[in-house]
Amino acid sequence: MTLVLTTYDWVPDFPRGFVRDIRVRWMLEELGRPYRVETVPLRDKSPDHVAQQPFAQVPFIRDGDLTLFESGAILLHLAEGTVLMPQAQRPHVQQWLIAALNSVEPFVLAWIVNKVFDKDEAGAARREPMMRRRLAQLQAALGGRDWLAGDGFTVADLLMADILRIPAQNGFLDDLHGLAAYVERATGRPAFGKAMADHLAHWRAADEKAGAA
Ligand SMILES: N[C@@H](CCC(=O)N[C@@H](CS)C(=O)NCC(=O)O)C(=O)O
Repeated sequence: MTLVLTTYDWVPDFPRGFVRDIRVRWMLEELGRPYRVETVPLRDKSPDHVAQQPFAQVPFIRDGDLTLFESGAILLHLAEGTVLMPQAQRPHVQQWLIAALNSVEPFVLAWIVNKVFDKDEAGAARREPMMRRRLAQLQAALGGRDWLAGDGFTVADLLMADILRIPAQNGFLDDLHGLAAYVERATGRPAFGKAMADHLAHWRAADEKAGAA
């Protein structure tokens, strides 16, 4: 049965490229798993939406009988038994995936929320050193390796690199060459390119639909 990925029906320009359906799309492209996209309204959150994502957010998926929310849980589910979760590295893949969600993303989010959503420059400036420290620590932990867990690209790299796209695009990796190269290595994968093209095409189609309405 084709997997169903749910994202928003439309979003404004600024989050495009970053709405978290992108990480699920990327994963599905890596695995060569077909999927189709359904949408929920960005505004007017319905009880049905909340029944599937209790915080009225996206993404969530339906995979056969299973409905799953939280991008990290979705990625873990999809990775199970695949090359993106090699059995020998499983504990370390899980460790780095949780580190991405719990030890890196909160610092990136705190900065971006201040900077972009709240337009609070002073707040963003206060958050910046903490984010920079985490990024430097991450680069040190990566050392000279290509990937975080084992020799190959795993689901932990997919998630970490996706999270790092925000600091990368905002110049915070300009003096962290190892981490910048890591993000480029990950996002240079054909699966990411395809996922991003489809993600952006989804918003363009949404614009056209809104224009036609
Ligand atoms: N921890 C959740 C976060 C989901 C999340 O923040 N989704 C955003 C889009 S990327 C959203 O729906 N924002 C709108 C809202 O919170 O109302 C996950 O990783 O799935």
